[in-house]
Amino acid sequence: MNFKKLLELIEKNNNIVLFHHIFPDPDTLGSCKATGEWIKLNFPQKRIYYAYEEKLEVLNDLPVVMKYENPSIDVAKESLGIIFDTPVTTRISNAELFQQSKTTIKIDHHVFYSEISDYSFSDSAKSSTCEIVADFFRSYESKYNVSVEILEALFTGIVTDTNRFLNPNLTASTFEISAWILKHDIDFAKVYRNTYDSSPNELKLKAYILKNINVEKRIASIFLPNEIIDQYKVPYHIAKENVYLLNNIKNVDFIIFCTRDAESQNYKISLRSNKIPINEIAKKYGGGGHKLACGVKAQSFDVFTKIKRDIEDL
Ligand SMILES: [Mn+2]
Repeated sequence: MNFKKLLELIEKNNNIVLFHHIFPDPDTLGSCKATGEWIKLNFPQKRIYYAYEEKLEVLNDLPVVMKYENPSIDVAKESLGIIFDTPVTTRISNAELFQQSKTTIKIDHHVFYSEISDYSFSDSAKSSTCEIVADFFRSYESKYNVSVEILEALFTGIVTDTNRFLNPNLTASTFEISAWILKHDIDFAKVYRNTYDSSPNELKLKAYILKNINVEKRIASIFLPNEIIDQYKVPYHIAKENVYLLNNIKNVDFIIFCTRDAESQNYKISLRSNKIPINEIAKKYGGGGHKLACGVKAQSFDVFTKIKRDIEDL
């Protein structure tokens, strides 16, 4: 990818506001934080803001943490806004602020959905947005510095978006970029522990999920009710991330993992496929994402049943 324009826009702007997506994962946060810290390191006179709209106690409990601060609308209007890992405006955390930014950029690896920014540096063949950002830093490594903190944030996003280098979204470039990151002596064991260590209660909830998976007609599925999540005293934002537990079951090609967000009352349905694209099914119910990994937010539980039936017909 040609990053010349991206570098030019960063060099030109003094105020830069960085955005992640709602229900943030380590890929959106890792690419966001890495870019912010890279700019701070190489352009110390620039002002960086990490925009947000979630509760800070939720954000500060995730594997990648940064110093969140929303600029005023007046500052945003004079700023470069960059959104990471997000193909649609409705998924931007603090979308209103993003749209107020003077110039906007999207860096993403989702399938194209709609034009949401003035400039786009996106490639749906990449495993993760962190892989794209790492490629950007590597392109300019003779001119600009990287740090262990920056590279650990990127490695966290690559590791999680590929499910520890297991998902079919991997390419040779993922390994090349990962090798480049690891050459800088990052503490990858720390990254893994920080991302994957569970509390005893979280582990017991995982055991509940494993015990209660339904497997029929090549589909592994589960609806995890909030009463169960509460019973194990696990925060919702952690409980909803357990979709990967349904991976690697013999003769299973599809996964449906459903929880209910207590706040919005929406059902959050995560879909995975080994090979056959399922993003059109997600789209049919107002969702989106990648060809083999996507999701739907639904107001009624019927959607879970309907999606199951649609997948059975594939
Ligand atoms: Mn991603």
